[in-house]
Amino acid sequence: MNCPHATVVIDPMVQDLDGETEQLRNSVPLARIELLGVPAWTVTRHAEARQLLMDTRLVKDLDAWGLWQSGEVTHAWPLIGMIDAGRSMFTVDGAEHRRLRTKTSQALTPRRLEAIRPDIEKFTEELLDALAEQGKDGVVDLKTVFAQPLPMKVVGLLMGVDEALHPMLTRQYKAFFSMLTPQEDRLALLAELDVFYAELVREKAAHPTDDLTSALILAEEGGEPLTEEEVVGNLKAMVAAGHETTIGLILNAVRALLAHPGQLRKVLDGEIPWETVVEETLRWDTPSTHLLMRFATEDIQVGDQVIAKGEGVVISYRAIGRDTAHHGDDADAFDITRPTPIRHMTFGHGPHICPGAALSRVEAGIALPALFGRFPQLRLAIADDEIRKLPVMTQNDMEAFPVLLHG
Ligand code: STR
Repeated sequence: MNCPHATVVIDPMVQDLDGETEQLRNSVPLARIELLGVPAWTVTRHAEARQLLMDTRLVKDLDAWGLWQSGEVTHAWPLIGMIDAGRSMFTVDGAEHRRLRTKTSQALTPRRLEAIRPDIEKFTEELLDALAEQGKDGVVDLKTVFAQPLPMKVVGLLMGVDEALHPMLTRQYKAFFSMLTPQEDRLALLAELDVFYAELVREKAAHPTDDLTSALILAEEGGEPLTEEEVVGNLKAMVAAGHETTIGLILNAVRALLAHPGQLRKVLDGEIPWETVVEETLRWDTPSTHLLMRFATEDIQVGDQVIAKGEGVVISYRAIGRDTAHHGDDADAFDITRPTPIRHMTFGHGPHICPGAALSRVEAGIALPALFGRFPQLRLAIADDEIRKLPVMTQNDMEAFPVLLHG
C-alpha cells in the first residue's frame, strides 16, 4: 500500500532492518521520517535520489536548517554529530568543497591505491593468522578480530595514525555511533577526538611524512592552503568513514554468502568474480542505511511533494538499493547471478560521491577472497536471525559476528 503521508519513525533499537526498509519503500519517492523526535524527509527511490544529489538547492550547511535556526534542534539531539562534524569536505558545498576535497580524491584513485595494495594484503594475512589462532578451538568473533581492525589499519596507514592509537579510536567511534551512549558522553568524546586530531595535525605540520594528512597540510601550488580546522575536519571524516563503513561491507558480504551457500559455491569455484559479490552486497545490504543530512535553500518539488525551504533531507541508501523501479522486481533478493549489471548508488552521486569508494573496493576485494581462501568451511556459529544489530541509526552495524572457521 502506498501511504505517502504516514511518518516512519526510525527506531534506533530496530532489529528487523528489512522491515524498516520495506516500510520506507511504501512511500516513494519521498517518505516522511522522524529521527528521535526530529522530522525530516527521506528519499527512497534511486531516480529521485540521483536527481536530488545533483541539486545545488540542497546544501550541507547546518545553518540552512529551519529546525536548527529556530533552536528546536540543538546539541542535545543525539544525531547532531552526524551533521555538525566541523568544516570539511563532508560539510561544505560548491567551489569551497572542491578546494577541500581535491587532494583527498586524487590520493584515492584506483591507480594511486595500487601502491598500498601490498600493505593491505599484509594486514589481511596478519589478521587471518590472529583469527586462526583465536578460532582454533571454537567460536571466534569475525568482527572484532578481522572486519573491524582491517579498515582501521588501512585508514591509519593512509592518514598516518599510529597503530597504538587504533584501539582508542575504535572504542570512541563505537560509542559515537551507539544510540545508547548518553549525549553528554558523546559530545565529550567528540571534543576529545578534536583535541587528538588537532595535535596530530600539528605534529604532522612540524614533521611531514608521506601520508595524506601531511599532504593535506601542504599548500597547493598557487592555491590557498587548508586551515588547521579544515585538515582536522577532513582527517576525522576519513578516519570515521573509512573505518565504520568498510566493517559493514566486509561483514555484510560474508553474511550474505553464508546465507546463500549455492552462490558462495559459485564464487569459490571461480564462476563468479569477487567484485560481483562486493557490488551486490553494496546494493543489497548497504553499510550506510541513512545518510544525514542536506537542507533545502528553496522549495523543491519532487513528484507531487514539496520539500519546503529549510527542511532536512536524508538519503536512505538501503531503501534505494532495494528500489524495484531501478533494480527490477527481485530487488529484495541477494543474487550475484543476476543477468543485468548492478548499477547501485551506494557511494552516493554528484559532488559528494564517496571519495573512498575505490579504497573500500580494494579492501573488500582483498579481504573476502583471502578469508574464504583460508577458511573455505567458514560458517556462522549462530543462526542468521540471531545476529544482533547494534543500536545505531545510520549504519548497518552488527554487535558481533561469531563464526566457526572449520565448519
Ligand atoms: C562521523 C563523525 C565525524 O567526526 C566526522 C564525520 C564525517 C564523515 C561521516 C561520519 C562523521 C559518519 C559516517 C559517514 C561519514 C561519511 C561517510 C559515512 C556519514 C559524521 C557513511 O556512513 C556513508
